[in-house]
Amino acid sequence: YDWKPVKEYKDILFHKFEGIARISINRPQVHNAFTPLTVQEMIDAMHICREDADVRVVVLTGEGGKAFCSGGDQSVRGHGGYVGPDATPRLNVLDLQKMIRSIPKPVIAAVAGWAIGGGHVLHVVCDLTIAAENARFGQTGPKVGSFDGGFGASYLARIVGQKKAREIWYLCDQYDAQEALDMGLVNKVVPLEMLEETYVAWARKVIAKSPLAIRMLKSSFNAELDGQAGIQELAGNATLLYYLSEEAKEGKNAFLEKRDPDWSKYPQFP
Ligand code: 1HA
Repeated sequence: YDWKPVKEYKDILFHKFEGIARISINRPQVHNAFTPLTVQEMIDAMHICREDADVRVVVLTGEGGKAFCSGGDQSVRGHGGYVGPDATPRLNVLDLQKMIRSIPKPVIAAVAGWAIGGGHVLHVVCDLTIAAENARFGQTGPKVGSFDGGFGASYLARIVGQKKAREIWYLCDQYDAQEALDMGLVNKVVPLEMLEETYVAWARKVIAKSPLAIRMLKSSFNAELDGQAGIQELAGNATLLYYLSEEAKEGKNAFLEKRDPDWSKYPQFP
């Protein structure tokens, strides 16, 4: 595949191919643990993915084949969060999680090796997960003095059920790819050497579908779970569609032409 670099970063790689953008954490020496800078770069790349109309699907992955992501880098964990070069403690991965859910394009996690702790939550919030056979999943928070009670708890429970989600967090066990598939935590398991061709094939299948239908579906799946923020996303898409209609354009035109709008021309459905 002819992946083209989009932008240079320190901690991540960012490539594009056909309509696919791929964001890959590039800290394999620490199993792709993230620092505030790693997350800031991923947020920047996600912004670019959102704005770039050519990008239809985003793939999130990790370099090296041994880890997707091992969560927050414990060596930079300070008093109140993870500390970057500006000495400020941050939990900015929570902003990244929200972006993954709200970008109006499917995000596919491609997991080889460890998806652990905050790295596990990152795959959880993606739309789809494709796992290599060497993938290992789990939470570690209660072992290392942390927890993610947001999407990491409630959305995980929506995926695998309350009993299993509580087991995952209370026991901090690790689960292999087959166990993850059995509990509905991942969509598909493939040999490691087939991971790339599988996520490209899945992305191509999505890209072959109606973009607006996919966009509406993502916000529809979110709406039920995300309260007012979820309804805002779905309603934003309703406004987008309404702005495409002649009826909505009549309102704007009447205002600009300083006349009363004439709604009588537009169909009223039962
Ligand atoms: O919970 C949150 C948050 C909650 C709310 C809001 C924001 C949050 C943000 C983040 C997080 C968290 O992510 S908390 C959970 C943090 N992560 C972990 O506890 C996982 C730590 N790592 C491990 O348990 C293990 O490394 C492993 C099970 C993934 C793999 O074990 P293995 O194969 O034995 O490898 P290991 O030798 O441990 O790791 C290789 C190297 O990578 C080691 O460095 P070295 O001794 O070679 O110098 C290891 O220290 C390093 N490494 C691995 N994971 C991390 C790490 N270094 C820093 N941070 C890591 N997370």
